Amino acid sequence: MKKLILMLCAFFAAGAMTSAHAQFAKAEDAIKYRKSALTVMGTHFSRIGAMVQGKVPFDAKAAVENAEIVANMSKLPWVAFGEGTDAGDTKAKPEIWKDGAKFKAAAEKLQAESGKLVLAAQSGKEDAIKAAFSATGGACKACHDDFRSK
Ligand code: ASC
Repeated sequence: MKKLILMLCAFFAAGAMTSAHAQFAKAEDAIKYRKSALTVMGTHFSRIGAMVQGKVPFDAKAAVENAEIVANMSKLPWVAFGEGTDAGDTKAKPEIWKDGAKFKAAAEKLQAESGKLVLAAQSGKEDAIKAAFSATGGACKACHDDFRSK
């Protein structure tokens, strides 16, 4: 019994340690996954944008809900940029794999800024939300400029 438990532990540990690439059956699946997360993120970020730009009335509760989705989504795409996912239906630039450290820093910057966006939304202060929206948008843009082809 003890041996079986040990074997099962080893099996699952090995599974957890396999490369990010192995989390997706095919490169195509990884590309679809990261694009989906980024699309959902952009959609909810834009809803805050509509408020910030005065296109829809300011709604503190909706700002929090949207910011939380942005912050959650901001954690997801990166694991799907594994080796071998550079070709296909993607605008991802080769720089992602050439300068992995810079790409990682850009991904972390977005996660940090969207975390601050949640806090700003929770404060209910429009000015704070505007500032955090702008900083988060800056992180989106910086990464797109360097790592996404037009
Ligand atoms: C959005 C969205 C993005 C960013 C980016 C900011 O609303 O979908 O990708 O903002 O345009 O520059």
